[in-house]
Amino acid sequence: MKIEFMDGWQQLLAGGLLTGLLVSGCGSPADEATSEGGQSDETPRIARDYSWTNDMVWIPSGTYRRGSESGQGDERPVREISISGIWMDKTEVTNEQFGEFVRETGYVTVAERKPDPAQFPGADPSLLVAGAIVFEPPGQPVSLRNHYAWWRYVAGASWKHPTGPSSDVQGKGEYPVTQMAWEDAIAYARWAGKRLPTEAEWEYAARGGVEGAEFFWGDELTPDNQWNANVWQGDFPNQNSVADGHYWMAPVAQYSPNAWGLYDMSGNVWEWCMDWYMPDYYAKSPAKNPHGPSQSYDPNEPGIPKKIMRGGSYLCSDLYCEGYRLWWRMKSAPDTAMSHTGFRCVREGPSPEEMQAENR
Ligand SMILES: [Ca+2]
Ligand SMILES: [Ca+2]
Ligand SMILES: [Cu+2]
Repeated sequence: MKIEFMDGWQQLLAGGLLTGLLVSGCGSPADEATSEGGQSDETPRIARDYSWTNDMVWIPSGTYRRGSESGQGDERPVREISISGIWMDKTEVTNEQFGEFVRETGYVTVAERKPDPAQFPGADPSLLVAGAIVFEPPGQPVSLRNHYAWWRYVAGASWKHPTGPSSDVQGKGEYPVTQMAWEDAIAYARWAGKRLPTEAEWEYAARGGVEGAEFFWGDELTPDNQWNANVWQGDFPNQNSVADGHYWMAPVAQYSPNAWGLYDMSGNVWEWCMDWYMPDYYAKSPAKNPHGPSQSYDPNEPGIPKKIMRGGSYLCSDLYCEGYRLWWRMKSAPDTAMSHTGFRCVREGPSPEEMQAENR
């Protein structure tokens, strides 16, 4: 499909400008101050509405060592990176939250749109149907090198019908929304007055201050035989022992959060980030608030620009992809919706201390 090849940061800024317009009138304006009282001879007291922080936690500014010496090539070199404080959603965006956005705006996700024949010259138009990519255990032994063996394009699959038309999200409001293309995540974030995290913000937040460990709970995947994340146990992709309690997605926040109060930064669903993917970015990026390269190149699939996603999913297994490790990088085509892809948002704003000081 055709990709609008705008720099991620430019998009972010454009989004920031749009936010003011889109958010006004929806009841939770971002920066509107409401004046209290009205005594003319006193400076009016200004009380800002910070209710938007309710489902978020403050990620304090600081530095961390990005990447891993034991990681894949694109996860090196390890470098010290500094990040400014920011608010982050405690959980992945849920079906309930995304549903509210859709009800209010009528937004139609990428997976629900019929592909434009103009973008697929030569394709049989009858094959161009709206849908998304669904995980399906192949049922026989397959090579783990061929990931097409367990993914299938399903007509009618979308966030409302995660595995196809016969599935739905009734009673699943607390589950993470899936089948998200990158622009769906951007659209939601703008509506919510938020944005997607940069990859560096995401990894910094996921670590929760933990240095030099594989997971935010330590170096062992299952200390005391306890699963701390919803991932895959058993012989991927056909056999799942469900030792962590969930075959597919789990409702958000079923496992302990990290030190900063963030849930499911390992596993459950992959989370889109703002940045484009480049394999050599870690060697070249600025050390302060890096926001990704200006274009994308994936040597495995040249010609398909990719956006970053992080954290792994319920399909991650040590046999195949250990995306639940803190430093693990993943990338995906921004127009591709899959049954393990969701997101969470961040928002810039005053720190809790600054908020308190304002109210004094
Ligand atoms: Ca699981
Ligand atoms: Ca996750
Ligand atoms: Cu994985």
